[in-house]
Amino acid sequence: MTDARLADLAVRLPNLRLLTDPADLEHYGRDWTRRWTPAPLAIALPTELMDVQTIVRWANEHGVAIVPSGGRTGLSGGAVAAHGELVLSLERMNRVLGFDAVDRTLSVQAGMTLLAVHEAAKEHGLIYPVDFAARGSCSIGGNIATNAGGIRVIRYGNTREWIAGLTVVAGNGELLQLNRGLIKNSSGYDLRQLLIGSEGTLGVVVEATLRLTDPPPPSQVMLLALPTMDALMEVFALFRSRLALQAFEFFTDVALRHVLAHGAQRAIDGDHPYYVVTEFDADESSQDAALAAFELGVERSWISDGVMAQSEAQAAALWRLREGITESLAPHRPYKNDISLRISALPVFLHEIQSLLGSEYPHFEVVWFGHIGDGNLHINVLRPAELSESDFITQCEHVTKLLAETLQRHGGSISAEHGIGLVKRAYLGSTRSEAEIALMRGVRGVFDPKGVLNPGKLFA
Ligand code: 2HG
Ligand code: ZN
Repeated sequence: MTDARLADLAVRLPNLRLLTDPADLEHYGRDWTRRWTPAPLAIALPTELMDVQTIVRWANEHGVAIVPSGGRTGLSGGAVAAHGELVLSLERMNRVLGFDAVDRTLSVQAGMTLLAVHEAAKEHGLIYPVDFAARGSCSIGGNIATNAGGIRVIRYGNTREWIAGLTVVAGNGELLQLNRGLIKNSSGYDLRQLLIGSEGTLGVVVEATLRLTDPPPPSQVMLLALPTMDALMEVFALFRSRLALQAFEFFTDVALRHVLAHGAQRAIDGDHPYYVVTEFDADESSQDAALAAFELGVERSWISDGVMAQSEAQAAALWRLREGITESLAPHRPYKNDISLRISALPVFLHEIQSLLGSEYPHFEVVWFGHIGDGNLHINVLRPAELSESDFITQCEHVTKLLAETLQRHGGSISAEHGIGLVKRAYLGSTRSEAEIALMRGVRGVFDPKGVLNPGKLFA
């Protein structure tokens, strides 16, 4: 080991797995953004909680920056290591620590994938309800660091709602047990909630106690084709008033074209500009309610066509049309926006933003989709093959500035669920006031006085 700092770490933790091979640096130094060239110092893969604490203390002593790392499926650059940082990967800390049937909690190490958490909950006849397409690769620690949302927020809320306790190594090296699984705890600042969504800038989440719940009743999945953007919000209001929704997701014909080209099966014939995939509780009466809502939507010209899944396989095929979008767009190196608005602000905002994007991006393909029932839109702009990546990003950033101003006017957020990371830090001020940002910086200084954890993320 030629680097003296790494040699010292190896002395402190002789059993620690430390990788410095160029292929490993490349693999662990990037997330799904692919915008930055990975250049970490090394990758540490601890297996013990105490090792994480030793690593953070070592980083403080040597002034080495740490990038906490989960499944690196993030889309905002939060887990990128491009400046000689130590990547602290939790991937070998991926065990279930315990299940408590009375508390209905599952305690896990932070490196477990979301899918493994789902499977562990299922073994006990319960569910951990946060869910999204990256479930097989993302880690629960990363979900906590970004307060991940996904496709069931409309029913269950964000990750934040499901965290009963956290074990964290703060930036100053202190080990913190936050909230310890309590339901009620009125004893001052809730540091657990402060850590959730802090993007690795306050502490490294090492373990979590997750709340579980009963599985939902059997559900139905429906795909709807809609003629206009306005119809989208009308159909949402109609379905929400008549059915117990588990999901209400939308995408455009452009998104559909990509996902079909990527191998998904067409489910509705003809050309329609907008589509909705919705899932709702299905008993005898809700079947009738769904049909009645559908018919009313058709009568009012809000719905042009629709299919109701007749089997689990068909339900999965309908979901693939929505969940396969990100993967189908990846080869086009999209520039991503992940914005959030109050649902009540959406109709006016959607019109404004449609005309803004139409005038600013006439030559780019723009793909709209997302969790419209939560007020969360994903706008992906595709890079034309002839344009260099840096020119493309410069043009997109100009438009994002305008988008951020529009969001600010409507009281929205520049990041709904992906986090700020590196990608959106220039726009944080459109969502958070100066006073708020100053307090956030102050909090960071308390948890991590030397600024060793994920420097450059969240704040410029
Ligand atoms: C989704 O909702 C994910 O599918 C990814 O949040 C969104 O690729 C995106 O922009
Ligand atoms: Zn999403």
